[in-house]
Amino acid sequence: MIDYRSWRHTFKLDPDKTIDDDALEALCESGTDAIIVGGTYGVTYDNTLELMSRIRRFAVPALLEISSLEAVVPGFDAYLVPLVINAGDADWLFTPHVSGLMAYGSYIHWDEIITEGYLIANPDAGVAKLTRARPIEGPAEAKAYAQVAAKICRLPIVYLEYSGMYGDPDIVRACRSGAGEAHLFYGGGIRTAAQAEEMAALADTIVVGNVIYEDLEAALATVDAAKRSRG
Ligand code: 1GP
Repeated sequence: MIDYRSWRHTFKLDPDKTIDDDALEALCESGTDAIIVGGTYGVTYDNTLELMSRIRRFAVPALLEISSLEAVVPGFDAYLVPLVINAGDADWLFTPHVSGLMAYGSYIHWDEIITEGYLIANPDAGVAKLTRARPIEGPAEAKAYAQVAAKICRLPIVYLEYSGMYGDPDIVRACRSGAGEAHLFYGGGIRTAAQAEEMAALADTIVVGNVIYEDLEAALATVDAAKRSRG
């Protein structure tokens, strides 16, 4: 079983985006705690398999965040299964999970499955539109959502997702407070070492995505920043 509770930093790679071998090596050897493979659109079996096999040349743990049943590729160290706790379209809560279990249930190694209570806080993110995520009105509501995930559903992870936008530290603090013993992932809009340090001080683990494809050096600088941050 993968020990994500000690992780401070992860990179998220999108199978639908291009990354050359040198950049991939730099990311995998950067000292990050894990590479998460995931995306909202254009994730296929073939592009996920290709990216996984390239990451597999390195020792870093590799996880697949499942977003498409067609793209569930065996061979990752673990599988992150999101439950979108503020989905406005209730079908995003359990319907894909039921379909997945009917299709692949007998192949699943349950100790490789990690469920995330996924709270989408950027209304402009693709995943917010796809799931018709309900807007979060403020810190009190963010805390209550985190409590729903951690205390009512007893999920091991709360993932605060600001994909594409740097988050509000007060909302992150509220989620940290509501998450209790659950592990808090924060992802969204981290583009600098200072932002990585700020969010790593508030959350248990930060996730760095888009900046990888825009400014690799800036992305790499987030690793040490997260590790030196006092979270
Ligand atoms: C996306 O939370 C991750 O799922 C990271 O967000 O791409 O904005 O860094 P960014």
